[in-house]
Parts: sequence; structure tokens; C-alpha cells
Amino acid sequence: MATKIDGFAPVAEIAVEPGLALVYEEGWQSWSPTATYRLGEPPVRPPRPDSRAHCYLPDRVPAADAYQGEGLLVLDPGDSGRVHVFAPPDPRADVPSVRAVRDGGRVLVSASGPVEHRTDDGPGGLGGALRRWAETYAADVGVGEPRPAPTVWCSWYHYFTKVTEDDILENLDAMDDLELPIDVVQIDDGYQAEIGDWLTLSGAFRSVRDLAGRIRDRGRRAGIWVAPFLVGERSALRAQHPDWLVGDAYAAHNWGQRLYALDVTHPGAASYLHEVFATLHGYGYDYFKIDFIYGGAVGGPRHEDMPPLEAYRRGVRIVRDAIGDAYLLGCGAPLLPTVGLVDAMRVSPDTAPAYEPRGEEPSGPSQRAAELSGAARAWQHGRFWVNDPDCLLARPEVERRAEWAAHVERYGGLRASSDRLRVLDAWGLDTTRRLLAEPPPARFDDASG
Ligand code: 9PG
Repeated sequence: MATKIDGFAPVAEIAVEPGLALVYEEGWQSWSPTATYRLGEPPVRPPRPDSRAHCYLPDRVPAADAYQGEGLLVLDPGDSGRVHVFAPPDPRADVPSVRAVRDGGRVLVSASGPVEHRTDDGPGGLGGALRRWAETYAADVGVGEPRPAPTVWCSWYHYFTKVTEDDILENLDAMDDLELPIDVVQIDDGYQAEIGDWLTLSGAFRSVRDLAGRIRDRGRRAGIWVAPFLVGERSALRAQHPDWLVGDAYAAHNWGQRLYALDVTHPGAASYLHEVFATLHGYGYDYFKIDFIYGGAVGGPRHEDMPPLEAYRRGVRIVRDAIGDAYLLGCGAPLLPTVGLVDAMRVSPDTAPAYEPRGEEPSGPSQRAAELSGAARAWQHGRFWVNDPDCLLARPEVERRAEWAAHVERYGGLRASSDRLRVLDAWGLDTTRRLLAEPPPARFDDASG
């Protein structure tokens, strides 16, 4: 075998039919582009390697001319023969990058760490191979049938960080008046004083405890968003406990500040993490959207020396321990390492009222980006977890809203609405009601993927 190039060791050389071969690349986390490409079709890539560190694995941003799956790459040579699946022995512990580069009538596959090369000659081509691989992996991990998701109203995609307690109350009234079948009212980003200071409120909320009570008094369940592994530069948490961070490792930049990572291997940080979730659970919240959780897997010095993914999984388990059997939705999550730890998973970048991303990043909030990955990951639904393709937006200002609703209807294992309900017109209301009332299928096997 040839020597490593750029830290990648050769794995296989496969003869292909150039016009017919297909490559599936799995993205690192919920917001990373994931798709099946015809060999030669340019893959979705960041405009600059550093443009969105929190969308790609920072040290392994794929080259523009190579296909690269994180922990999983599948190649259909297009000769009606066997499909090739490349994945590490245990994707919970290690997510090597797998590259595929065309060289004339062959594809050269290489990887940044140990991977197994399996061939699949079952029915269904590349999609069938993905489904069978998922079943094998789920069985190895011991994951059974996921729990069906409740229906949700989420504050994010209308109010964003400007949400107030009164906005939640307005929508709580509206869903009664409009007789919408919403199980969970989920407060998103905006209630907290700072990223990390989850038990201190922003000025826009009076009491998240009383709010949970008011939601429950109406016969609905209360849900809340937390980014448990991020610590904002401006937070009291960072000022008081600088030793609870993974060194000065950079986890993200958002909310106008630098974000550090919580070191869950530090006993103080671990007990704080537990306290945050046990407290919210004690207030009556029984649906949790844990976000930006890839932040728990950044490299850097930890109190206890352990591989980043092991620390990450320990962190998610602490959350789970603290919330009992509450429903848990992962978001901004490393996909394959999270199998077995959550009930539902965001399988796409954020949607938005706009169809096209606003900046130059192709995986930025937009329907186009959300549709690409949400469809490509259809095979994960019902096998790893319930797929969340992101919320339905049905208000009149939403571009191509019928197309977006059709996507949510086809790929939504978790159905959530995220409009200010009183601004829905007749079409928006009917569509919201219908998508929430329909029980989603247990699998999307007739869909592409
Ligand atoms: C709250 C939101 C919503 C949303 C999540 C997540 O800067 N960024 O690249 C970036 C990516 C995703 C993102 C926010 C910022 O959205 O997916 O549903 O909960 O956080 O802040």
C-alpha cells in the first residue's frame, strides 16, 4: 500500500462506471451538508476552509475536489453490482474522515483512521445499503425502536433570540383558540441570561418555572432549549469557574461572542450540568432540545484525560440521567456518535423563511440547505432515532412554503410548528393542523436516501 497523504491512508481502489457511479457522504453533525452525489458532481463545500468551524470538523474540512464522509462514505460504482460501505468499527468512539477521489475509471478511497470496507449486494442500491448498515450499527449499539415524538410548537423561527414570555403566552392562547394538536410548547434560545447561565433569566422572562406550570395547566407539555456544552465568554459561569472549561478550546462563535466548551470530566462542571437539567425537569419541563452539542466533543485539555468523543458521550449521559424519561432531541450533534443517546435528532441545518442561504455558506440557515441533508438522511429515521428535519414554517412571508411543507410532510418524524400562530392564513393553518395531526411513518424507506 502507498504511504499516507495528508494523514489519509489508502483503503481501496474501486472500478466505476463514470457516468453512473454515486457517492454518499455523511456530514459530521446535524448542520453539516450530507448528500448523495453523482460522481463528478461538485459536493457542497464551505467557501473558505474556516468559514463555519461549527459546521464541519475544523481540522478536516474536505477539499473541494474530493468527496469526504465523516465516519461513513458509501460508493455505488454504477455497474449494478455491489455497493461499498466504509465506516469505522465503532463510530461512537471514532469518526475518521473517508475520502473518495476519482482517478479515470477508478475511485481511490482513503481514510484518516481505521475503517472497515464492507460490500453490500442486497436490494435497493445505495439507499438499501445505507438502511442495512444502519440496522447493523443500531443492533451493535443495542438501539431499539425509537419512541414516537410528541408534536411541538417551537419559538425559534419566528421570534429568534427576541422571544419573550408574553410571546409564549400569546401562542399558548392561540393554539387553544385554533384547536391545534400541539403536545409540547418548546421555549427556544432567548430565555437565559447568558450561554452557560441557564438558570438565570434574560430580562424577557419572569419565571420559567411558572411558565412551565401555565403550559401544563392548559393540558400541554413544556419543552425547553439548552446548549449544555457551550460556555459564553460573557457568562458568569466562565467568570466563576474558568477551570470548568476545556482549556481555551474554541467551540463556536455566535451571539456576538466567543464560546468555550464545558469540561464534563471536571466533577464541578458535571454536577452543574446535572443540576441545570434536574432543575428544569423539576420545574415541569419534560422535553429538551439540546443544541450545539458538538461543542462537547472539541479537542483540548480536560480534567480527566480521555478522548473527546468519550467525554461527549459522558456529557449527554449526564443530561439523560438528570431528566429521567423526558423526551430528548439532539441538535448540532455529531451524528454517528450520538446513536443510542437521544430520542430524536436534527438531521439538517436550520431552515429559514428564505429559500436560499443569506451569506456565502451553503449550509447556512435556508430551506435549500435543510432540504438537502434532511432528505439524504431519511434512512436514519426509525433506526437510530426519530428524524427531525426542522420545523414547519407556514406563514405567508415564507418563500416556497408549499415546497417546504411537502418536505416536512415527507421527512418529518418529529413534527413541529414554528410560526407566530396568529399570523397564519387559511392555507398556513390548514397545513399546520394537517401535518401535526398525521402520525409520521415509522420509516421513510420509500423516500430517497
Ligand atoms: C438557537 C438556534 C435554534 C436552531 C438550532 C441552532 O451560527 N450558526 O451557524 C448557527 C447555526 C445553527 C443555529 C444557530 C446558529 O441554530 O439549530 O433550531 O435552536 O440554534 O440559537
